[in-house]
Amino acid sequence: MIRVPRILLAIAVLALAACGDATGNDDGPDPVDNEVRVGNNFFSPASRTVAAGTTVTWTWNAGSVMHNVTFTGGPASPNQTSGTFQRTFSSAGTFAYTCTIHGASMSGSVTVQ
Ligand SMILES: [Cu+2]
Repeated sequence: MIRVPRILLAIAVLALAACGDATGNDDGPDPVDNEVRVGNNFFSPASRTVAAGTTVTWTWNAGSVMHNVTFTGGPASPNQTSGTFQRTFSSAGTFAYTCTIHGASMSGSVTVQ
């Protein structure tokens, strides 16, 4: 267990409360989390660290605008406005992806440990 100064813990709790997301499962910094939101021209969080063997789920939450999740060298999701896309990461490394509709400004990565 990593020791965290109480003031930092308090700030983190307040920040989560302010987001209205008490669990932190969707956008918190928890390194074992396995979800990414697909928003309008952004991924949240843009970088995610997971353990080998983890299946990461991208969930579209972008209204009527089309987006995709396209990894360099594949795989890629369809262009879509809702729904999910999943990829299971079996080996360590850093895997970059982008929405090819919106280009480099809408990109992210998954680091597998
Ligand atoms: Cu996009």
